[in-house]
Amino acid sequence: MATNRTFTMLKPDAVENGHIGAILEKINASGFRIVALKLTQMTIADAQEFYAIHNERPFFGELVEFMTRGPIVAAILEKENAVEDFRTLIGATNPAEAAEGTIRKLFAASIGENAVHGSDSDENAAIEGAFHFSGREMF
Ligand code: IDP
Repeated sequence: MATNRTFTMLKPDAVENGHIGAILEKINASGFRIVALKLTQMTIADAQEFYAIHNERPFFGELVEFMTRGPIVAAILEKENAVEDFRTLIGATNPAEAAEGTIRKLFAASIGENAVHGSDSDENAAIEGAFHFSGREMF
């Protein structure tokens, strides 16, 4: 069942480069309501669990190192068709291939350091949101 919610992280590169405000502005302007929001930092164990689906990939070590090197902004967002619309808003994984105006095109430097995460299904959105937030932190 569609939940109309998705989960996002503004990744360490986006936070380091001072893009939190600009990215949240774009998210708001695109019609998403913020349900939960926090600045946090993933441990190595957190990142290994969060990205477990990629643990056989050659870039896994690099991904875990990157995602744990500094704080991230975690958020749950609500909108009709949230998962798909948010994936459209962030653009392709590789910013070089991302459409004009997308968050990754505007704010990301490389396929690894690509500024933002967006859940790829309603099921994963629920799992990923619950990974970072308790029920009391969702509004
Ligand atoms: P997605 O974030 O667009 O859904 P996935 O294929 O699920 O892309 O990959 C998860 C994350 O792993 C990417 O957002 C990126 O940070 C990283 N990643 C994916 N492919 C590569 C790669 O070829 N080299 C380095 N990092 C990568």
